[in-house]
Amino acid sequence: MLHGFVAVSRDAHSPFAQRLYDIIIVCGRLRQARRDESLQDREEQVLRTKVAIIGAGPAGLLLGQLLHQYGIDNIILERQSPDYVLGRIRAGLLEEGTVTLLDQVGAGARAHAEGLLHEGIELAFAGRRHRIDMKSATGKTVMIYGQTEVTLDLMNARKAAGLTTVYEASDVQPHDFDGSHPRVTYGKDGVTHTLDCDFIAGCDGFHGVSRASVPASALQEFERVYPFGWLGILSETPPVSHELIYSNHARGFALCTMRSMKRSRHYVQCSLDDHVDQWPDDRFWDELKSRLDQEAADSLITGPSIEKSIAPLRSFVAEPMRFGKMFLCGDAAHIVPPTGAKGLNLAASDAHYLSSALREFYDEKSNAGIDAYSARALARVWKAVRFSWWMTSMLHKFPDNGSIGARIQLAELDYVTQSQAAMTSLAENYVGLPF
Ligand code: RFL
Ligand code: PHB
Repeated sequence: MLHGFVAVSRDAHSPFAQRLYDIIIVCGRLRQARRDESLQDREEQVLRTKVAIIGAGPAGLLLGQLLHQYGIDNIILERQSPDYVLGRIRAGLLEEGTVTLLDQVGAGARAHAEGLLHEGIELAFAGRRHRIDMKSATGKTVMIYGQTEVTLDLMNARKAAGLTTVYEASDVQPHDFDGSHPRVTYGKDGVTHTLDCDFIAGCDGFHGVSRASVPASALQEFERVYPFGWLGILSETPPVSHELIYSNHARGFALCTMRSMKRSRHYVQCSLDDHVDQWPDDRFWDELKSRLDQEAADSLITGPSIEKSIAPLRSFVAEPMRFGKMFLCGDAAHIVPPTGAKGLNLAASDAHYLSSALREFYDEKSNAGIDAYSARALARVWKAVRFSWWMTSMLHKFPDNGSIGARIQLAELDYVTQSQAAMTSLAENYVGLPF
């Protein structure tokens, strides 16, 4: 009996019965063919890897390369296109530890050739600038090298290693990470795919799907949203000074940083209600000048902006960073205000801890590393959260702190730039705590 059709005997000889019989056979063959096709499709659609990485930002790309170095295969699923990922202007300052990790995966050559090594920073307040010599306080330096360049170098390393990244993957969704068959489903070109894996690494940033997939009861979140944002512009102009200037001013915070000796990056504290359209270049440059000491303001070379954006400032930590077979890594688990230049550097240290934990799991058949991952990563994260909060508190204008708050900030800045102990404490956090 052919389901859904009238049963027709083979012995039926009428032309009508024969036509019907033929139609039934053709329909049956078509259905079978479709069944075969869909089975074949399903076989093509189900991929397998050891570690499914969600997100091709710095955390996901670095983790992918570290795992590859340890012989652990991985596939990255990224929602955006490569150009979109590369177009996001964000971090600029790398700790030595981050550069060492880039070297470890063979992606550090351009950073060494083009990055700018900085031995100190300047804090500007009350009309003067004061230098903190990080090199003499800690023996370490930091490197100015843009996040876009780090991302490009890691993308190229991944391509050279022949590793798979699925860009423009839609509806990425982790499943069953609390069970024994973790997998990630996603859409690509209208087809739904399943990626079976041993582990899932959620490297999909603050707004990603990984943390959002964890039941609220399994998560503890800590958050502070600051009552202001940073308006940043990139311009084809030389930097004001060869080192970064962090300025505390009655009109609000300002930061002069750079991407090269020809390209500057500047930020001013702005209102959360502001929109970039309200900040034509002239207004930005006037505001920046008004927040700098006279010498810096006089030597500031202005020019048209090539990028302009506003970022809100937030401190956020999600605990723990592991849920069964899924791990969070980078901004997916924590956000710090950029005043301490720590976000990307934390993404790198998380990738280091997670990759060593997974190496231990595969090479030594030991769960010790993966069991300790969350606590190890969080110990470093919280110190960076504290440092970034402290730098933010000392340098920004807080609407509710009043004149007493402003005076306490100046006393703190005076102390930090006079006391060797305080300078050393700032410096050792700024250059990055060991991992
Ligand atoms: P990212 O960079 O956000 O990458 C996450 C990736 O995941 C993708 N994604 C998804 N993919 C698939 N499915 C989904 N459902 C997905 N949802 C999201 C996204 O498209 C994206 O490609 O997180 P990651 O890798 O953890 O890297 C973190 C850093 O980007 C961030 O911490 C830094 O930019 C922070 N930061 C700084 N960090 C530093 O260490 N030094 C600095 O000097 C520094 N300066 C800054 C900064 C951040 C800033 N902003 C914009 C807040 C300066 C600024 C202004
Ligand atoms: C940057 O270069 O964009 C940068 C540097 C230091 C910070 C934040 C951003 O603290």
